[in-house]
Amino acid sequence: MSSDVLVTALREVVGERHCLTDPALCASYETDWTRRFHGAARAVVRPASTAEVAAILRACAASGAGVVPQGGNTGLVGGSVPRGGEVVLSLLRLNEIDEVDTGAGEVTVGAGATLAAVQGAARGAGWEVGVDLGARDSATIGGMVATNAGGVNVVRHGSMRSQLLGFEAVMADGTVVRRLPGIPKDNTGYDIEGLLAGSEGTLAVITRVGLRLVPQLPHRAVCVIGFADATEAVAAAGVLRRTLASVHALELFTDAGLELVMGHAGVAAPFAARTPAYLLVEVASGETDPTDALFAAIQSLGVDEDSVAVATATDARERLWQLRERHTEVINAEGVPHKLDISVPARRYAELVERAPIVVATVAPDARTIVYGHVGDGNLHVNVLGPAPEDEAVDDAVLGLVLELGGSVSAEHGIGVAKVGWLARDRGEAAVAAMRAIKAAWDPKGIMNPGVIFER
Ligand code: FAD
Ligand code: 2HG
Ligand code: ZN
Repeated sequence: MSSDVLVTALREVVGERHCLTDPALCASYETDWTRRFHGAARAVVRPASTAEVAAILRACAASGAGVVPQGGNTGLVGGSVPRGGEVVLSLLRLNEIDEVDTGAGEVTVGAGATLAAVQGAARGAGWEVGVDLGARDSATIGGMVATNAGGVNVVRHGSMRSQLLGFEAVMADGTVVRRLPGIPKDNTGYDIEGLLAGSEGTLAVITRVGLRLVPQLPHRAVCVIGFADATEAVAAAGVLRRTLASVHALELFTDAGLELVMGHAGVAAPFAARTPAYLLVEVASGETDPTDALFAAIQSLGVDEDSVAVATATDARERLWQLRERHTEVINAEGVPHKLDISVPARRYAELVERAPIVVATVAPDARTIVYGHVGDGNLHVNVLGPAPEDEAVDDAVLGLVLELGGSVSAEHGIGVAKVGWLARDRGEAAVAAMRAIKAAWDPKGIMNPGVIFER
């Protein structure tokens, strides 16, 4: 038996089996997906209901213990794992999915339901989830709301905040706040779910989520186009976005990334020619086949047809998607990356792509830089391999460049612990003071994910 009074209280709430303290059992909850961030948990608790979450928070508040909410632990900024001594509150058992309201296109789900499970339920009812991302099999809806996740379809449907209809959350003192299933038009006071989107576990624990669904778009085509440089690729992306109303995803990657994906994942090149930069474009439509419009748009770009691959059949489309989607996994196979998820105004994007590797090389000449991202949203993922996890020189160099270009130091992954030092530099002291006032009102004892978003 544990001599820790809090652990004893937590065991009474969730039962012995769901309150872990054995280091071997806690290990997978204590290290993040990139392996860059880790810390020991005081305990890992796995509640099965909102009432249990509330009891856990009451017990932690009474003893002043820090709480780290955790979903699928696929977050990439270190916010989902303990810094040392906090209680990890895993939401994975809150994974129930209510029946889809097929008339309204809405569904209410537990925070621990994975995106893939909710996609399955939505599709079975003739609808679709508006957000999609590569971590779909593990990322949870609660984690996606908490990070305001973006993914590959933001250009069409917006990010996670835009999908929210309603919510249920447990505040730091155990109070349950609820607006479920939620109503599409609802101006009754402050937008609490909008505030929880992107709060990264620092305000409350999200326990249930009401989602608006989007219509299915069964007619699809995917193409990969090669370009001589990022500037040409970004210019083409702008043309495609303006001229093709059916654009569903607009992604960029480079030959360095393609090389890694081919080497580690065994995926074939899109075409024989190798080019410095690539665009992946997906078009999708509900009523008519958008393939002809895609061909016409590609032709208008005047690109060499040897550097274009178009796929319409499902498996061929998926093969092209793997070239972009498997970047994260293959980079992890090469080492522990520094991940800079950043965005800039569209007119500065090509400059960011060109200059990011140069500023990295200035401070870390031996580092390897691989860039890719959601060009349709001005969002670039700069991944750097080489520098030690705690060496922040490359992070500072890239984030400094982003601010020079008028961008944001976090486009879709959040601040976590990785970027706490950059929040005020990006948003300014007044905005951070306003955020801290909200934090103090919701979490006066500062137990919710301490060290995340704000410096302690
Ligand atoms: P976790 O990693 O467990 O937690 C993330 C944050 O949310 C933490 O701060 C945590 O404390 C908090 N949190 C989790 N659950 C709750 C809850 N119920 N209540 C309150 N706070 C909570 N992200 C994108 O935006 N776009 C992408 O395209 C994308 N692709 C990815 C691809 C791969 C291969 C991987 C590994 C990650 C990718 N991510 C992407 C990052 C990640 O999947 C998202 O940030 C996702 O939203 C995290 O969900 P999760 O359930 O894993 O949350
Ligand atoms: C993606 O778009 C994810 O693939 C992960 O947001 C980004 O690996 C990354 O840096
Ligand atoms: Zn991304």
